[in-house]
Amino acid sequence: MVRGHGRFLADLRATGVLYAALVRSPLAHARVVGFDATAARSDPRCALVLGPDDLAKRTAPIPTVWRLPGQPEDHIPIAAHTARYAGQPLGIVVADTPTAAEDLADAVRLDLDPLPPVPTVADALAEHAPLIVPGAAGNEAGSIRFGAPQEEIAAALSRAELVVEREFTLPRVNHSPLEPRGVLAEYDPGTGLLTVHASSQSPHSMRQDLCAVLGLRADRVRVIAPDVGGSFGSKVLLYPDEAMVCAAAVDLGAAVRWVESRTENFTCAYQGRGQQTTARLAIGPEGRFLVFDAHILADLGAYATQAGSGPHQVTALTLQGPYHVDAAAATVTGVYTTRVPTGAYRGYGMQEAAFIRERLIDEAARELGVSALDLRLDNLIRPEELPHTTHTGLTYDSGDYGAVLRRAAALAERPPPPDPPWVRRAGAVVAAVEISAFAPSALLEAFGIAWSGWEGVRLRINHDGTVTVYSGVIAVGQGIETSLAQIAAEGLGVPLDWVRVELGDTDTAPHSDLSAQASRALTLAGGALLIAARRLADRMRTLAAGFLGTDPDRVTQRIAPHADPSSPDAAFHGADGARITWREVAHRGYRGWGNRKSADRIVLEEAVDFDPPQLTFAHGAHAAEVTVDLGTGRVTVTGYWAVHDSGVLVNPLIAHGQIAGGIAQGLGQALTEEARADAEGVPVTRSFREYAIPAAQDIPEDLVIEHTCTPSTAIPGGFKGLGEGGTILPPAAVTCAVAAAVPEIAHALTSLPLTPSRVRAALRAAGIT
Ligand code: SMO
Repeated sequence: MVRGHGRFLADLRATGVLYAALVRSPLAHARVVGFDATAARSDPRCALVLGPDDLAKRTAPIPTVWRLPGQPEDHIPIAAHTARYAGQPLGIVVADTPTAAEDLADAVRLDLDPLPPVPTVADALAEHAPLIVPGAAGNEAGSIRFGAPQEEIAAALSRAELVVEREFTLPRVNHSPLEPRGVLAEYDPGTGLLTVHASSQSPHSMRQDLCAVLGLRADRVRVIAPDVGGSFGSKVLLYPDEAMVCAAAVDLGAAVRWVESRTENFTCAYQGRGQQTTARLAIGPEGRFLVFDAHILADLGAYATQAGSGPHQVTALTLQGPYHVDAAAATVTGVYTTRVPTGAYRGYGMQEAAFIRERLIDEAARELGVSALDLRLDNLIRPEELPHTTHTGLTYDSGDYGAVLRRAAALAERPPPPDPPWVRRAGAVVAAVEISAFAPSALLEAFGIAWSGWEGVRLRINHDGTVTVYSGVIAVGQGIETSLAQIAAEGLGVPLDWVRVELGDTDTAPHSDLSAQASRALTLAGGALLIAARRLADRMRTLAAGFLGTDPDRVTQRIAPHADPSSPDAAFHGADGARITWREVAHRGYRGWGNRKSADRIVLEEAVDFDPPQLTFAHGAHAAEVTVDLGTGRVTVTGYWAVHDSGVLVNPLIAHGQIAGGIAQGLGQALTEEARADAEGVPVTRSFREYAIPAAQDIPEDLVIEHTCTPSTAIPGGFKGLGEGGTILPPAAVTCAVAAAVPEIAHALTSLPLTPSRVRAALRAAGIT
């Protein structure tokens, strides 16, 4: 990658490839009365146009995976005769060049009959709101409640000395991957094989959805993820536009490529967050946490995507965080709006939970006149109390929440530099627990999620002694190939460069529904791989012993760090000075020479499926120091300190990069990022001009990341996930720091992002500026 040899979707070579462009609805809500492609079809550059009627003959809707109780069976159509969000794909044009495809897509004349837009959750829940799902009772998709029963909450509330209640708004955000989405679909009419290269973070589930949508057999569809330039949750699911590209390839018996533009990525890729929550914290005698409860309104957008309300359900499940509380509960209500659907985004509901919880704790401390850090420390679950089952049924396995929080606080301790009178400066420290090793399949089933949670790997020692790893998790820029190679190398006791990791191809990879999501790839694929590597190491030793004519326990494997598999420095040694090289063992193992009866199989390969016995929980604490310019309202993060416990780290450099990248993304959500639409529901954040992600100068120079290590007891190797960890706490840390710097506006700090205009409005309202 660093040398420029990465191969992303747009880099893939294909001969005779055609190019697609989508015809999209300019309106947020409209009936499609006409789709006139006469002009486009008569253009010599045009290969194919498919409108809603054509697509209806060729496709079925995308099935939903995770639904709320009561949620209508409203699957996502490929053939849409009603547009429910601006940018919804209504048809596809295929031409011989990308520009021709775009021109011809523009030449399609849409006749749209406008319906009233419903751009916000408030609009959707208003009396007499226009219905988004035809035939539904309203715009609510359904509700689910987690946690303590109502009576328990009421009983705990009756002991309260203070109740802090706030309404929080977490806006929609864009994932902003460096590489937008893209598909290269090739259909061979001779063999009936559809080969799809896709910038996807879950090729197996994409294949399942494609089979359902196109009515194809699984053995005739192959999905391959090449190098993927970031995903962050936005490339988990099959989208209608991707399905259309595949339908067009089947129709044409040709190769069709579509690479999403940045504008499309801003307006048509599913967005993250989008939550409005009323929540409260009740405090009893001596500052004891009595109640956390919340009602979460989830902006699902125009369709409940396959995962739909999933992130918001995770907000409900994780609201309690690392604290003791007498009773905790949360209700999630999914709400349809006429905006692009929302779905997974790095942190998956846990960032929202952390923001709500930590802001409430901060506000309680302020109202009680006590230190927020002490209030947190006093209520944390202590290490000797683990495992601990929360009110929502999560069993925290291991960790030391207090140690991590105290360490972050100590790191952030420093004398404030002199500031001009119009600048206020302060810091705050916050804490969270992160779900990882998602998930035991039984847990998914209990939640009614139509996916499996296990992960499989195949590990092979080739005939020359080199090693190949096949896994269904994929690389989205998180360095998982390197981490897996390390686990295989260490488990086998061989040098790292003997190992090649092959990911992302449904034809060769073991099945994986969830793949690179939910901070799970390393724990589950890595856990499985470690088991496989240990087994294969034993087989090699057994084989070597047979060839050396001795017992396995009398054989020593000695491999020098830079040795080649055939080198005498990479050998098994018997008791009597006899030795056999690693390569020779592998080679003879395959050929059946000599004494192979000691080994049970011919091919030196192990397939291991690992379904974790339980979730494992990483945790962390973040401290932020900010300055607030009282004149402009500008918040600057001047220092940031993160301490994480992610169990055993496989690659500390990658762990650092993952946490640092997550922090950067979280800072964007804290300070600048909001995917906005106008009153008609048409997106107004359409490029990086209107939508600011953090740049290098927005990341504090004092960014310190430390790790503690409590090994997971559930995962071989003791690994815990960390892909999302860095993203979870920055909005809470930054906002609590702003509240500490300007306590006069603390009560108003319930909405993100903390743009200068929002902060300035609060400063004005408080009479400060
Ligand atoms: S938000 Mo993720 O891709 O689990």
